[in-house]
Amino acid sequence: MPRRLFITLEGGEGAGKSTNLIFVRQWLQREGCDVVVTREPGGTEIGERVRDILLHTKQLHITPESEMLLMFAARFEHINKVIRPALAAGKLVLCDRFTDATYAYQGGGRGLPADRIAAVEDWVQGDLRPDLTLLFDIPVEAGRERAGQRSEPDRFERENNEFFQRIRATYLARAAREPKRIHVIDASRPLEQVEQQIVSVLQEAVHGR
Ligand code: Z5A
Repeated sequence: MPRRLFITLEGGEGAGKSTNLIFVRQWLQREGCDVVVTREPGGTEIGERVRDILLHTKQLHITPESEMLLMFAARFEHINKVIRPALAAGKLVLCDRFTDATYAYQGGGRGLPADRIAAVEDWVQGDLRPDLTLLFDIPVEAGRERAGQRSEPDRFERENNEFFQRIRATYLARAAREPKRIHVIDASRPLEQVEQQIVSVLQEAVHGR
Protein backbone atom coordinates (compact mmCIF):
# COMPACT_ATOMS: atom_id res chain seq x y z
CA MET A 1 0.00 0.00 0.00
CA PRO A 2 1.22 3.54 -0.69
CA ARG A 3 2.82 5.11 2.36
CA ARG A 4 2.06 8.55 3.74
CA LEU A 5 4.91 10.75 2.59
CA PHE A 6 6.09 14.33 2.47
CA ILE A 7 7.35 15.02 -1.06
CA THR A 8 8.79 18.33 -2.25
CA LEU A 9 9.60 19.68 -5.72
CA GLU A 10 12.52 22.06 -6.18
CA GLY A 11 14.45 23.70 -8.98
CA GLY A 12 15.63 26.92 -10.53
CA GLU A 13 13.78 29.19 -12.88
CA GLY A 14 12.11 27.56 -15.88
CA ALA A 15 12.97 24.04 -14.71
CA GLY A 16 9.37 22.92 -15.15
CA LYS A 17 8.21 22.45 -11.56
CA SER A 18 4.69 23.68 -12.20
CA THR A 19 4.40 21.60 -15.37
CA ASN A 20 5.59 18.42 -13.65
CA LEU A 21 3.68 18.99 -10.41
CA ILE A 22 0.50 18.11 -12.29
CA PHE A 23 2.06 14.93 -13.67
CA VAL A 24 3.37 13.92 -10.21
CA ARG A 25 -0.02 14.53 -8.56
CA GLN A 26 -1.89 12.52 -11.19
CA TRP A 27 0.60 9.64 -11.03
CA LEU A 28 0.36 9.47 -7.22
CA GLN A 29 -3.44 9.55 -7.30
CA ARG A 30 -3.52 6.74 -9.85
CA GLU A 31 -1.40 4.71 -7.44
CA GLY A 32 -4.03 5.21 -4.74
CA CYS A 33 -2.41 7.98 -2.69
CA ASP A 34 -4.56 10.60 -0.96
CA VAL A 35 -2.62 13.67 -2.09
CA VAL A 36 -2.63 17.18 -0.61
CA VAL A 37 -0.98 19.65 -2.99
CA THR A 38 0.42 22.83 -1.54
CA ARG A 39 3.20 25.36 -2.10
CA GLU A 40 5.74 27.70 -0.52
CA PRO A 41 5.82 30.48 0.11
CA GLY A 42 2.07 30.12 0.58
CA GLY A 43 -0.31 27.31 1.40
CA THR A 44 -2.20 29.29 4.08
CA GLU A 45 -3.92 32.68 4.06
CA ILE A 46 -1.02 34.32 5.90
CA GLY A 47 1.50 32.44 3.79
CA GLU A 48 -0.10 33.69 0.58
CA ARG A 49 0.05 37.27 1.88
CA VAL A 50 3.74 36.81 2.73
CA ARG A 51 4.24 35.40 -0.77
CA ASP A 52 2.73 38.52 -2.23
CA ILE A 53 5.16 40.72 -0.25
CA LEU A 54 8.16 38.62 -1.21
CA LEU A 55 7.40 38.24 -4.89
CA HIS A 56 5.70 41.49 -5.77
CA THR A 57 7.18 44.24 -3.59
CA LYS A 58 9.05 46.44 -6.04
CA GLN A 59 9.87 49.71 -4.32
CA LEU A 60 10.85 48.54 -0.80
CA HIS A 61 14.21 46.92 -0.14
CA ILE A 62 13.95 43.69 1.87
CA THR A 63 17.17 42.56 3.57
CA PRO A 64 18.24 38.92 3.01
CA GLU A 65 17.72 38.27 6.72
CA SER A 66 14.14 39.56 6.66
CA GLU A 67 13.48 37.66 3.45
CA MET A 68 14.65 34.43 5.09
CA LEU A 69 12.63 35.07 8.27
CA LEU A 70 9.50 35.87 6.26
CA MET A 71 9.93 32.55 4.41
CA PHE A 72 10.10 30.76 7.76
CA ALA A 73 7.18 32.72 9.24
CA ALA A 74 5.04 31.56 6.32
CA ARG A 75 6.48 28.06 6.74
CA PHE A 76 5.60 27.91 10.46
CA GLU A 77 1.96 28.62 9.59
CA HIS A 78 2.06 26.13 6.73
CA ILE A 79 3.61 23.31 8.75
CA ASN A 80 1.22 23.65 11.67
CA LYS A 81 -2.00 24.36 9.79
CA VAL A 82 -1.55 22.21 6.67
CA ILE A 83 1.44 19.86 6.49
CA ARG A 84 1.46 18.21 9.92
CA PRO A 85 -2.36 17.79 10.08
CA ALA A 86 -2.40 16.21 6.61
CA LEU A 87 0.43 13.80 7.43
CA ALA A 88 -1.25 12.94 10.74
CA ALA A 89 -4.42 12.08 8.79
CA GLY A 90 -2.41 9.62 6.68
CA LYS A 91 -2.24 11.77 3.54
CA LEU A 92 0.62 12.31 1.16
CA VAL A 93 1.76 15.95 1.06
CA LEU A 94 3.13 17.21 -2.26
CA CYS A 95 4.70 20.63 -1.77
CA ASP A 96 5.96 22.98 -4.48
CA ARG A 97 9.22 24.17 -2.85
CA PHE A 98 10.21 23.93 0.82
CA THR A 99 13.33 24.62 2.91
CA ASP A 100 15.84 23.49 0.25
CA ALA A 101 14.70 26.63 -1.59
CA THR A 102 15.69 28.75 1.42
CA TYR A 103 19.19 27.27 1.39
CA ALA A 104 19.38 27.79 -2.39
CA TYR A 105 17.87 31.29 -2.72
CA GLN A 106 18.58 33.01 0.61
CA GLY A 107 21.77 31.00 1.25
CA GLY A 108 23.36 30.52 -2.17
CA GLY A 109 21.61 33.39 -3.92
CA ARG A 110 21.63 36.09 -1.24
CA GLY A 111 24.71 34.87 0.64
CA LEU A 112 23.26 34.05 4.08
CA PRO A 113 25.35 31.49 6.00
CA ALA A 114 23.87 27.98 5.92
CA ASP A 115 24.31 27.51 9.68
CA ARG A 116 22.07 30.53 10.33
CA ILE A 117 19.37 29.01 8.11
CA ALA A 118 19.84 25.63 9.80
CA ALA A 119 19.28 27.18 13.25
CA VAL A 120 15.92 28.64 12.19
CA GLU A 121 15.03 25.43 10.33
CA ASP A 122 15.48 23.38 13.51
CA TRP A 123 13.46 25.85 15.57
CA VAL A 124 10.57 26.15 13.09
CA GLN A 125 10.38 22.59 11.84
CA GLY A 126 11.46 20.43 14.77
CA ASP A 127 12.02 17.00 13.23
CA LEU A 128 9.94 17.64 10.08
CA ARG A 129 11.97 17.11 6.89
CA PRO A 130 10.80 15.98 3.43
CA ASP A 131 10.96 12.21 2.82
CA LEU A 132 11.68 12.75 -0.84
CA THR A 133 12.66 15.72 -3.00
CA LEU A 134 12.62 15.92 -6.79
CA LEU A 135 15.17 18.50 -7.89
CA PHE A 136 14.45 19.67 -11.44
CA ASP A 137 17.81 20.73 -12.80
CA ILE A 138 18.49 22.69 -15.95
CA PRO A 139 21.38 25.00 -16.98
CA VAL A 140 20.54 28.57 -15.97
CA GLU A 141 20.46 30.07 -19.46
CA ALA A 142 18.18 27.34 -20.83
CA GLY A 143 15.83 27.63 -17.85
CA ARG A 144 15.65 31.40 -18.10
CA GLU A 145 14.91 31.14 -21.78
CA ARG A 146 11.96 28.87 -21.03
CA ALA A 147 10.73 31.09 -18.19
CA GLY A 148 11.18 34.18 -20.35
CA GLN A 149 8.07 33.23 -22.30
CA ARG A 150 6.04 34.15 -19.21
CA SER A 151 4.56 37.52 -18.19
CA GLU A 152 5.97 40.20 -15.83
CA PRO A 153 9.03 38.89 -13.85
CA ASP A 154 8.68 38.73 -10.03
CA ARG A 155 11.23 40.10 -7.50
CA PHE A 156 13.44 37.00 -7.81
CA GLU A 157 13.15 36.65 -11.56
CA ARG A 158 14.61 40.14 -11.97
CA GLU A 159 17.99 38.94 -10.56
CA ASN A 160 20.97 38.26 -12.87
CA ASN A 161 22.38 34.96 -14.15
CA GLU A 162 25.10 34.80 -11.46
CA PHE A 163 22.41 34.80 -8.77
CA PHE A 164 20.76 31.81 -10.46
CA GLN A 165 24.12 30.06 -10.98
CA ARG A 166 24.71 30.20 -7.22
CA ILE A 167 21.22 28.84 -6.60
CA ARG A 168 21.78 25.94 -8.97
CA ALA A 169 25.18 25.14 -7.41
CA THR A 170 23.66 25.16 -3.91
CA TYR A 171 20.84 22.82 -4.92
CA LEU A 172 23.28 20.40 -6.59
CA ALA A 173 25.63 20.47 -3.60
CA ARG A 174 22.71 19.61 -1.31
CA ALA A 175 21.68 16.76 -3.61
CA ALA A 176 25.24 15.41 -3.55
CA ARG A 177 25.19 15.47 0.28
CA GLU A 178 21.75 13.86 0.57
CA PRO A 179 21.43 11.48 -2.41
CA LYS A 180 18.85 9.24 -0.73
CA ARG A 181 16.39 12.09 -0.29
CA ILE A 182 17.15 14.51 -3.13
CA HIS A 183 16.82 13.01 -6.62
CA VAL A 184 18.15 15.12 -9.46
CA ILE A 185 15.90 15.08 -12.52
CA ASP A 186 17.51 16.21 -15.77
CA ALA A 187 14.87 18.80 -16.68
CA SER A 188 16.61 19.87 -19.89
CA ARG A 189 15.26 16.71 -21.59
CA PRO A 190 11.98 16.57 -23.53
CA LEU A 191 8.95 16.34 -21.26
CA GLU A 192 8.36 12.63 -21.93
CA GLN A 193 11.88 11.78 -20.75
CA VAL A 194 11.49 14.00 -17.69
CA GLU A 195 8.32 12.10 -16.81
CA GLN A 196 10.12 8.75 -17.17
CA GLN A 197 12.76 9.89 -14.66
CA ILE A 198 10.03 11.03 -12.26
CA VAL A 199 8.20 7.69 -12.44
CA SER A 200 11.28 5.67 -11.65
CA VAL A 201 11.95 7.74 -8.52
CA LEU A 202 8.29 7.65 -7.39
CA GLN A 203 7.95 3.88 -7.93
CA GLU A 204 10.76 3.34 -5.47
CA ALA A 205 9.46 5.89 -2.94
CA VAL A 206 5.83 4.81 -2.95
CA HIS A 207 6.12 1.06 -3.53
CA GLY A 208 9.73 0.38 -2.60
CA ARG A 209 10.54 -0.96 -6.08
N1 Z5A B 1 11.62 31.16 -2.73
C1 Z5A B 1 12.69 31.53 -1.94
O1 Z5A B 1 13.44 32.43 -2.30
N2 Z5A B 1 12.91 30.90 -0.75
C2 Z5A B 1 12.10 29.91 -0.27
O2 Z5A B 1 12.32 29.38 0.82
C3 Z5A B 1 10.97 29.53 -1.12
C4 Z5A B 1 10.78 30.16 -2.31
C5 Z5A B 1 10.06 28.44 -0.64
C6 Z5A B 1 8.40 31.55 -5.98
O3 Z5A B 1 8.59 30.24 -6.43
C7 Z5A B 1 9.72 32.17 -5.62
O4 Z5A B 1 9.98 32.02 -4.22
C8 Z5A B 1 10.87 31.54 -6.32
C9 Z5A B 1 11.88 31.18 -5.21
C10 Z5A B 1 11.37 31.87 -4.00
N3 Z5A B 1 11.42 32.49 -7.17
N4 Z5A B 1 11.85 32.43 -8.30
N5 Z5A B 1 12.28 32.62 -9.32
P1 Z5A B 1 7.65 29.53 -7.49
O5 Z5A B 1 8.02 28.11 -7.36
O6 Z5A B 1 6.25 29.87 -7.26
O7 Z5A B 1 8.03 30.16 -8.91
P2 Z5A B 1 8.98 29.71 -10.07
O8 Z5A B 1 10.36 29.45 -9.63
O9 Z5A B 1 8.84 30.77 -11.05
O10 Z5A B 1 8.52 28.27 -10.55
P3 Z5A B 1 7.33 27.68 -11.43
O11 Z5A B 1 6.17 28.58 -11.59
O12 Z5A B 1 7.06 26.37 -10.81
O13 Z5A B 1 7.86 27.52 -12.85
P4 Z5A B 1 9.05 26.75 -13.48
O14 Z5A B 1 9.73 25.78 -12.63
O15 Z5A B 1 9.91 27.87 -13.92
O16 Z5A B 1 8.42 25.89 -14.62
P5 Z5A B 1 7.16 25.88 -15.57
O17 Z5A B 1 6.35 27.12 -15.50
O18 Z5A B 1 6.50 24.61 -15.36
O19 Z5A B 1 7.93 25.80 -17.00
C11 Z5A B 1 8.48 26.91 -17.63
C12 Z5A B 1 8.23 26.80 -19.16
O20 Z5A B 1 8.98 25.70 -19.68
C13 Z5A B 1 6.76 26.54 -19.53
O21 Z5A B 1 6.46 27.23 -20.69
C14 Z5A B 1 6.75 25.02 -19.81
O22 Z5A B 1 5.76 24.66 -20.73
C15 Z5A B 1 8.13 24.78 -20.37
N6 Z5A B 1 8.67 23.45 -20.09
C16 Z5A B 1 8.64 22.79 -18.91
N7 Z5A B 1 9.27 21.59 -19.03
C17 Z5A B 1 9.70 21.49 -20.31
C18 Z5A B 1 10.43 20.50 -21.03
N8 Z5A B 1 10.85 19.35 -20.46
N9 Z5A B 1 10.72 20.75 -22.32
C19 Z5A B 1 10.34 21.91 -22.91
N10 Z5A B 1 9.64 22.89 -22.28
C20 Z5A B 1 9.32 22.69 -21.00
